[in-house]
Amino acid sequence: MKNITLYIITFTLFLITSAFAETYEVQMLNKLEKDRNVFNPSILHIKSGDTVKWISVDKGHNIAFTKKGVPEGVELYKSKINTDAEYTFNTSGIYAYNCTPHYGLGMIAFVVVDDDLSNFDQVAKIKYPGKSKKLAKELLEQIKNGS
Ligand SMILES: [Cu+2]
Repeated sequence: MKNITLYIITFTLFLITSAFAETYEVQMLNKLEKDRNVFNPSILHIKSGDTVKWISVDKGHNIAFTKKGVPEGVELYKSKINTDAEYTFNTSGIYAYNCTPHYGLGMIAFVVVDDDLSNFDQVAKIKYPGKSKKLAKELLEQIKNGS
């Protein structure tokens, strides 16, 4: 009986949580105004349980979680090039990700789950290549300032 009660509570909580879970879209673009190879938006604030869909608006892009750029215990997710992708974020913290072919060209972005900045220092320590270095600094500054 205890188990059934627990099951019902768990299931109800699951229903409530999934009812409020949201889906966000990020576009993978060749060009946005004067920038090339862009995730739009480049910073997304979401809650755990929410899903992000990456839309392959322009061809030639993918999304890959950046090594050491995710909360502890989270496996690195990587999508195929030229295809839409989606991922449900269940662990709070900062997620850094990049497009595999355009990482050095500055195609990076961040997802912040539950406004949890506890892995900020680790994400800031990553050696972002090429043009990503400057952009990472700018975006992390925005995240730190709560925007
Ligand atoms: Cu790309």
